[in-house]
Amino acid sequence: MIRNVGTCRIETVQGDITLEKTDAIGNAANSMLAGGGGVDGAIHRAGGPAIMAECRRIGGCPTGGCVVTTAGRLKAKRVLHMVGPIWNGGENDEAELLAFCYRSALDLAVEHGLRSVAFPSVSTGIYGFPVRPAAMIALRTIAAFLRERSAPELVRMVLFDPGTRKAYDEGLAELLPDIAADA
Ligand code: AR6
Repeated sequence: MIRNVGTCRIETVQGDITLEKTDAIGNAANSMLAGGGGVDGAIHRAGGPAIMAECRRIGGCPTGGCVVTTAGRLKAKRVLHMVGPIWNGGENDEAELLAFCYRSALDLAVEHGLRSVAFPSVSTGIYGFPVRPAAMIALRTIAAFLRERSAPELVRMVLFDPGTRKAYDEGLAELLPDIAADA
């Protein structure tokens, strides 16, 4: 699905984010930047040791934040390591922290001149954030940022499984219902 926000675009696709050719890809990292399973494991495997070497130099990142590194052997130029919250019932600032990590990633993308960014569905795997609310938070935060800053030109949500893709498609249609630019 595609929606325009001013001169920018939000897309939802199903796929493997390690294959993306966008200027940057997002990673669902942990606050130690220590690597792990899920999309984090896939990115480090595909990108090679240069990414972890830079993560070690940086040392860590608070929940809700983001740091940028090389993308090693990946086609993307940079990895935006986003530290999403661990779901703990919903009364522990999970929503705010999830919004912060997308905003931090977009701020860094603009600062580094990255014109296209692919994001995974942060926190909705091992960290257990329910997918539907996570999708709305991600999409609302991204749309607000694009409206305000008119950059990056493209934000592509790369969703790994059909259920997650469906949640983001429904969320995007609900959030931006009036623009008939489906694909
Ligand atoms: N491309 C796109 N999305 C993917 C890929 C991929 N190659 N692989 C998995 N996903 P998760 P979290 C999806 O668990 O919940 C790690 O150990 C996955 O299906 O990767 O934020 C970190 O080190 C799900 O929809 O991230 C942290 O400790 C989404 O990516 C912790 O997990 C996020 O799932 C972070 O947990």
